[in-house]
Amino acid sequence: MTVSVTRTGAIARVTIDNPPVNAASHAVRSGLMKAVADCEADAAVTAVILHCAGRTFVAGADIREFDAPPQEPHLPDVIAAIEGASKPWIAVLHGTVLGGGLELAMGCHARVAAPGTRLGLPEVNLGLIPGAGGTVRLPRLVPADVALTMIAGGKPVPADAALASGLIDAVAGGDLLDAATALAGDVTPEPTLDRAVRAPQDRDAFDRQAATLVAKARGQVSVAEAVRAVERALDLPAAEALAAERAAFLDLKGHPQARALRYIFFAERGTLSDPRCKGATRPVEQVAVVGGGTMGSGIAAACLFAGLTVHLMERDAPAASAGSMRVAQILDGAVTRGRMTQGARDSLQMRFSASAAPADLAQADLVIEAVFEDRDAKTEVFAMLDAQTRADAILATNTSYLDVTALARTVADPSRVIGLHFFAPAHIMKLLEIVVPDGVADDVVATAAALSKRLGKTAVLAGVCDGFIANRVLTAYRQEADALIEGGASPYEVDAAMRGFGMPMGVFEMQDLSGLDIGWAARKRRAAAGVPGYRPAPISDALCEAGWFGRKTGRGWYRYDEGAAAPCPDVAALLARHRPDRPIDADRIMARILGAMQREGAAILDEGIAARASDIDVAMVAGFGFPRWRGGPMFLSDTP
Ligand code: 3H9
Repeated sequence: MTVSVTRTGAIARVTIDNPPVNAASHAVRSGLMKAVADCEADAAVTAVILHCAGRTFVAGADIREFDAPPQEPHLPDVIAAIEGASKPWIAVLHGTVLGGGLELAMGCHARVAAPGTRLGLPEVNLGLIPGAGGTVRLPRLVPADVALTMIAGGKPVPADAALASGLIDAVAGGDLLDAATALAGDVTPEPTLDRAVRAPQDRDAFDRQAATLVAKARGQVSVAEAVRAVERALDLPAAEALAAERAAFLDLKGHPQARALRYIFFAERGTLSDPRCKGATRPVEQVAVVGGGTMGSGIAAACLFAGLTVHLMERDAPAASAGSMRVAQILDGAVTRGRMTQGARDSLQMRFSASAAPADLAQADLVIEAVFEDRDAKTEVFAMLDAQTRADAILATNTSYLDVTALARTVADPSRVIGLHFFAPAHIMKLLEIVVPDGVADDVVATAAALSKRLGKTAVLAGVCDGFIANRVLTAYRQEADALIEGGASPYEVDAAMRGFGMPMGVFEMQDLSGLDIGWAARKRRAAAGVPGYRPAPISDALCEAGWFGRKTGRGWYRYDEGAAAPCPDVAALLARHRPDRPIDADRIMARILGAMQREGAAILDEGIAARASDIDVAMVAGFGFPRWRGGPMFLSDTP
């Protein structure tokens, strides 16, 4: 039974059991409608407790049903039936109470949550707004500014914050059902909708908060719609606001942005569907990172944040201490930004050590090499790892383009070698490419997949080639951007077109940030190695020859006189020496850039480097800020 009703004395218990996340599917909605009728009809019942079996309370509407016509009973009707019941309904919450799940809970007459519960209305992340009364009930329970942040920001809040704001009535440890039963006598079936809204104290401040949220969404329509829905809830009678919310929700459901966001939601959950990711894993508790530079220290911090014990190895004592400092700075940053307490930070530090002694690698379950990107340097590190590590320890390389299969063959047992390609800064960036060389053991792949989840990364499997997935696509569209400016476009037009499309920054701004010398070195390497598809970039080379490496030298494609980026007249003069100006419109620029991404993506698929087009999209969204609400370059090539 998806929804069952049992009775103990005068208390009815309605249990939803719809694994994995108790989504409010058609079966759940029908079962709840019947449960309301049964409880209303049973004269012996004086109160009803609503809870879920399994790992969570309802985590939302069933997203898989969104592409089919809605089937009755609709969630708003189920919630209205519960809210209008003559007996109090108490929601008992645990896990992730999201979207339609929170709307259901808000239709109940009281809410009790387990510690650790998270509650939210994340519909904007799916290109939607709440469609079952969330925008109307939430500002009746919590202050309007809190409601706005939750609805238009889409981030869940922890149980203690929910209690403080009025969203829930109690946080209870121990047996939650007992706690709810104890509360039952005090709860009256007063509808949430009958409460007055908790209007903002300062409407101007509220409006500014709304404008900030919309600006941050960079073109994602659901955020602006969410703001409008909260405003309606504040300004209109509840019934009118509810009807308008429902109409907006149904409209958005078919919007291309919502389709793209649904696609990427499931694409992200499908990247590790390779059978090798699902098998037995090797235990990983102790990780060693070799190389304490920007990348190595970020990887070490990411592992510490995930609860692992980390040893950092460097070539000598001063380098080990510099690496330790970098890790410590990242941990301090987490405290400064309020991500963790000083006490939690200190306990992470206790699980960290650093040295220059290869013998200290003997305990490691996994070693991640993050030394300078050079074949000989990495081969030397692998020879040392072969001698110093346990025979069952996994050896991972963080190379961004070297041949991982060739590197694996330099050790006695190549089956324990894999690529773990992090993106800088490694403790922040979501993407992790798991590079799978020939001959790797299945349990090594499964362990890498499990580790990616533990690190909170979005992982994709990649085959071995120069640049794997994300950097290969990046190189292709950078080359197209170079071709655009060589054809007469200005770098500022190209960047503006990309930002207008929804990218966080344009390709030339990005080069200024990471340093033009990096691309220059990569071009030289690719030219020397004869990498197929290599394309010279004479204008970028000219900037580098002039010593204009981007932000770090105060000028690159832009000038950074007082930190702010401004178009640079010297670059315009340099461009004029190479070709006449020939302005090009933003649509054409984006068609060219997307076309380059899609052609490279098609090649990556043909060569079997990615298993499916959606993995390429996930890599671009998680790795390079491709706007989620556009789905990804490959999704766009299939969408009219
Ligand atoms: C909504 O509620 C609209 C309403 O306002 C109005 C309605 C009228 N539906 O992520 P996981 C699947 S919009 C269907 O790996 P975790 C997921 O695909 C919705 N399926 O686990 C996966 O399947 P598989 C608002 C769903 O522990 C499995 O469950 N709610 C749904 O890392 C496990 O998922 C949201 O946006 C769903 N709603 O994270 C919440 N949710 O095993 C979306 C999950 O076959 N969900 N699945 O690959 C989440 O954020 C996370 O899944 C959650 C669990 C935090 C719940």
